[in-house]
Amino acid sequence: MTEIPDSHPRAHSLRLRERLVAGVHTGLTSEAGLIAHGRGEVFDYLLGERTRAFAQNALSVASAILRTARHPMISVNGNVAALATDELAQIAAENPEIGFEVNLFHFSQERVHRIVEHLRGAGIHRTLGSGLSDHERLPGLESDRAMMDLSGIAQADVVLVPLEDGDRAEALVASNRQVLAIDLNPLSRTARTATVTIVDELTRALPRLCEFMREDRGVSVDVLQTRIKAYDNPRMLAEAVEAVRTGT
Ligand code: PTJ
Repeated sequence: MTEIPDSHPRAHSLRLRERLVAGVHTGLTSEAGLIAHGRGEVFDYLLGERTRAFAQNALSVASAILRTARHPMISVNGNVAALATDELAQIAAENPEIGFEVNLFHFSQERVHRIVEHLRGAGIHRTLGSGLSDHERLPGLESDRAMMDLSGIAQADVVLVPLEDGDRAEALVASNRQVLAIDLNPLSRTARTATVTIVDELTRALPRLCEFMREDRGVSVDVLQTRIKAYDNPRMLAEAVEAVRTGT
């Protein structure tokens, strides 16, 4: 691994690259994951590599939806596992009601199994793997991402999908699930389809989400529902596009 000096102005971004390269070497991340990350980097660069007000707003609503969910799940792919295992472990430790399911686009049972073991090793014991045991298929989706563990995403009413592909986000929404997406590209099909789109970098967004969920623990369901009802995802996306366009 390349040592990145703390003084480098873009040290965090460069360290994320190193995590992903390590993820490819250890077999967590697909090679295509490096390209997907590069797409995200461009948007993050244009957004000034910081969490904007519209993302904070989306994060607070995502927290309210997770807090009021019956069966919330977080979907984990190879990029998420390489970039954000510690951040996920923190969420898992503080929120025992949230389940985790490894779900891959470039599917192999071996990689699903490796990521499940990796997450369990980090303390996320409630981790399932799509396609490893009894599962059903999400209607309207032909890829291997359609697999849902019978006790995991198949039961979920809310799914947090960091770095998703648009087809699956659409199929999850069509199945009456609420979809919370983390995607730096406000123009992507995932971003346009999700119930709530967090236009922010994954490793910045997850700790902030964890903080919101901590703060929301004592908040009444009425107050959380009022926050959810007041939220307008298309308006938030328009603000994000404007920020990308103008840099302000
Ligand atoms: O591990 P697998 O096989 O499931 O594959 C995972 C990837 C990510 C390779 C796969 O889902 C894929 O190809 O994704 P896409 O269609 O390239 O979409 C990735 C989206 O995530 C793009 O819109 C990027 O802008 C965005 N993105 C990339 N890195 C980040 C990000 N958003 C937030 N934080 C990031 N670090």
